[in-house]
Amino acid sequence: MTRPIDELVTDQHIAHYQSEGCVRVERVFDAETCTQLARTLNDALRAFDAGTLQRAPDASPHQNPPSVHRGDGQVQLRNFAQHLPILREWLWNSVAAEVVARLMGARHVRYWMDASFIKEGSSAESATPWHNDECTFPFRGEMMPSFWVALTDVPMENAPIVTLARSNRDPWRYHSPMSDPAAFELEHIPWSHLERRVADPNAPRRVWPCAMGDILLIHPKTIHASLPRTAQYAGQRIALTTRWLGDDVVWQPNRLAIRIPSIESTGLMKPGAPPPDELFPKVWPRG
Ligand SMILES: O=C(O)CCC(=O)C(=O)O
Repeated sequence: MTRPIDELVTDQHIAHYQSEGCVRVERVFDAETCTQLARTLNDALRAFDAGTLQRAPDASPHQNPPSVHRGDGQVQLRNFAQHLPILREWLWNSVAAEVVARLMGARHVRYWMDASFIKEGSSAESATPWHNDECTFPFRGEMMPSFWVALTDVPMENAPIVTLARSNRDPWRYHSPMSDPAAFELEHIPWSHLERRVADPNAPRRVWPCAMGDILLIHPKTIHASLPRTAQYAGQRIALTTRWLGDDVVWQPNRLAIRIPSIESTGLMKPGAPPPDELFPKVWPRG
């Protein structure tokens, strides 16, 4: 049973997100919901590998098709939620969208994309490398957070998220290694700057262990990573991240942004304008 929103999201949570660029809210989702979402993701990965994943015919073109990215000790599933009825039901009908909106003070929120992180074993590569999310976003705005949900317990030994406190206030964007190295945009600075910051022994790192059902809201500029899993930890570490757009967000791609041919080809995206309802319907408030 979900707790009332005013009990879930307090003024302290909101203030913490504003100042530090990340906040944890405990026990947002119950164990049954988390177990069902985790099982759905594992099943979807098997179906993807077998070539039997069914794509939803009515999925919005606002994101690229589902894809899977493997490393030693972890696998990332991108853009699966629209195609899996159980995740879709959760996206649209759980408290997720309202929690996102309340925490960042948005009047409305739209779902954009998702990534799920399944980690196993204890390879050093089970750690997620340091990065921030906005550097390749084709949108502008403060309200483009990642809503990270622990679908398993994520104690210190099971690859918790680590953030660099207050990096949400950085005035620049980073030139991500995922962008074209030959392209240049004035406000971007080199990735090596980010790497130096996180390597500083005095860097203001915050580690975020979570129990199953806890959530983190991570500001799009906040520099974050995960620790690796340790050898003692059996089972999996699963987190579901959904990315959202609030009311200050406008479409503003540049040469360093990821390409989403399916939205670009609609002709509906206007530079400087908010994402249109036809492609990005508001999840909260509904209608
Ligand atoms: O869960 C993880 O290890 C990484 C999450 C992350 O980097 C993200 O959601 O942007």
